[in-house]
Amino acid sequence: MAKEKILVTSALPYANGPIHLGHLSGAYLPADIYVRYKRLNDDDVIYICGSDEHGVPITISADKEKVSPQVIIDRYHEANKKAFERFGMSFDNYSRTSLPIHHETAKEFFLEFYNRGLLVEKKSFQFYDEKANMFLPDRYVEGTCPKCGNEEARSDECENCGALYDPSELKNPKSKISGGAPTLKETTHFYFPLGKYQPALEKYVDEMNNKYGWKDNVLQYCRGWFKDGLKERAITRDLDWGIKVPVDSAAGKVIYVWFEAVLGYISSTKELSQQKNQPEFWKKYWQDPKTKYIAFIGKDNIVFHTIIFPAILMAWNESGKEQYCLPQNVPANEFLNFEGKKFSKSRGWGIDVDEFLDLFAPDLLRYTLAANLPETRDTDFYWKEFQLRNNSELADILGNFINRTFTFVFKHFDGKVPMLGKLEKIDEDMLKEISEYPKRISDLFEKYKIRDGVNEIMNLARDGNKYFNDTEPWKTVKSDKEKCGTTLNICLQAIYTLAELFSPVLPFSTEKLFKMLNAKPVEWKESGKPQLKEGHQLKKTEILFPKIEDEKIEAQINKLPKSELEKEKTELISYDDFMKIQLNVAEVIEAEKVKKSKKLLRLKVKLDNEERQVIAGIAESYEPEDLVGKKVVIVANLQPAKLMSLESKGMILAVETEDGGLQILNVSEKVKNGTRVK
Ligand code: B3M
Ligand code: ZN
Repeated sequence: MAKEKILVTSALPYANGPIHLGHLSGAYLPADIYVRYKRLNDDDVIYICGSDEHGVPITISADKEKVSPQVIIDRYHEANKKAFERFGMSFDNYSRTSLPIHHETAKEFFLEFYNRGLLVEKKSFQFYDEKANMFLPDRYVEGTCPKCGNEEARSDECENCGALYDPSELKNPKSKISGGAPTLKETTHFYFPLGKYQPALEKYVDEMNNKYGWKDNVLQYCRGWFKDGLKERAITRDLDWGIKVPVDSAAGKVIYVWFEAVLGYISSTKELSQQKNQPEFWKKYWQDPKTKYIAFIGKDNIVFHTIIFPAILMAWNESGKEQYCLPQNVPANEFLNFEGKKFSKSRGWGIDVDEFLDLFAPDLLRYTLAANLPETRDTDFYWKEFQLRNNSELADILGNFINRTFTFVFKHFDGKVPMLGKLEKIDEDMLKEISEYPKRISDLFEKYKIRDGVNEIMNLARDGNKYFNDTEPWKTVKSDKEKCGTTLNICLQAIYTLAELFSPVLPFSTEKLFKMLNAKPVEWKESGKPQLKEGHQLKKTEILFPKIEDEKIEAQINKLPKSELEKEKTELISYDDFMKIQLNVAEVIEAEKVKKSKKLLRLKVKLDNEERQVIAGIAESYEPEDLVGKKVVIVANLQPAKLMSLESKGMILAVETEDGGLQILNVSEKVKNGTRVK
């Protein structure tokens, strides 16, 4: 009997480019492992995804290639769907937001709010490119962030400090289409009153966190938003690609992509219902208060899944019609980088899933990514690490344990499971150890600690090898065959458990392993008990994890774009260059928070006979009073800069800590102010 009803979604990737390893690590592989684990747990789970086919990211890609957006989405929807399949993603449905069923769903929500008078129609000034004769969507405008001074801020959002502002507040705006300065032109949009839902949203986030333990990064992010206060958000755009606003007065406008994309989870489930010929099927998940809804995403999508989507569903639920369930947890991951740098299509840095799978089997990639998921901090994919994980873990630990056990059983016991004879302490301990793994792993998976879970499963293979070595079956086969049989029986039970526990991570290899065992998976929690009966016939062995040769890895490393590697070389600096940077010890003599800024502190520091003001972005890690009297290191000859209209002369050296906080470099009090650091 199924125990839980679980709805799992992964962020809908934009159909404007191929899926790369970074995507997989963020929102897809962890969700797939979780879903496969839940299925083995005999839970009633559906896993929903699809392509996000609207919005400016799509039109930008189309503009670049000088083709229509339709060409772009058709190409990448198909390509990404196939790449996901090759990688072993087990979506129950992979839909697309250009389908009529999605357009209808989005319009239904929009009209519900519009007809109820919830939406506010407001005039505002938006950037307009006179040359190109069009309103410029957010991503077509760049400028200087009014909050932190970042010169590459988007028109209404700064990726550097996370600020959201009105486009009219952006400084030095530039059109990405013509390069010129856009004008501000009046236009009318519909706004969703997000602020109205703030109390309910805060309550929701607190309640979910108390009950289900949200990740720290997600919680902090939400609290930051609440602290700043939620404001109404425009949910229409002047664009002709997207879902037309279903209101006569709004000709030429489309629904804002983020308002409708999140509803894509619902419409994708509706499409699944059609495929099943059960029109009401989707309601069993979306409209049952008992549903456990888990939304897997990357960290750049947090606000949309913890604030905006829940607010949309709350607003719908106020109608008194069918009640939708909200996400119970949103385990957002950090980012995966590639060989020490961000993935970048334009700089040729990274590798697509398809390219990768032309070279290596999917399970090798799944294992390496899973063992290194960016769950608590950004992590990296390195070719060398990929090879090492394959050769020294999959091949030398797991593969070796399976192989030596099978070889022995075929050689000395005709490929049949030997009898479990008299147990000694070492055997009893091993059986107990095996039996404890399934619960140990599910405890981790239930907390979305997929990486820890995967690494822990490999420990069972380590235990298995140790047990094999300690019981020395190559000796007992001659001296005490029953004892030898007992060892191998227990090794086979361990392999069975490994097959089950690894099956969410390595679905292709464990399918083969189950064939070799001539057995099927059982319910997860049963998998630690001895499952293979005496005399059970095994099937012929195959090598599941061959080693990867150095040359194959070298070839990939050699393919990394030279231009990027050159950059690294030229980034080496001479001693003279280094000496140009003047680092001095300075004492903090005053510190206070900068008004209206979450991150900034205004400090006054003393060098040997000079005092100066430094604005430092460390307010989230330090209280002002903790800093006074401390000796720090500053870059003293940095060009002065203005932050929030305050002059900053110099920069304080700090390091980022594992939890994403900052720690300033301290110098002992004995060092005199002004001392040069060399
Ligand atoms: N397409 C953003 C992204 O691909 C967006 C996610 C939508 S989830 C509803 O990062
Ligand atoms: Zn900023």
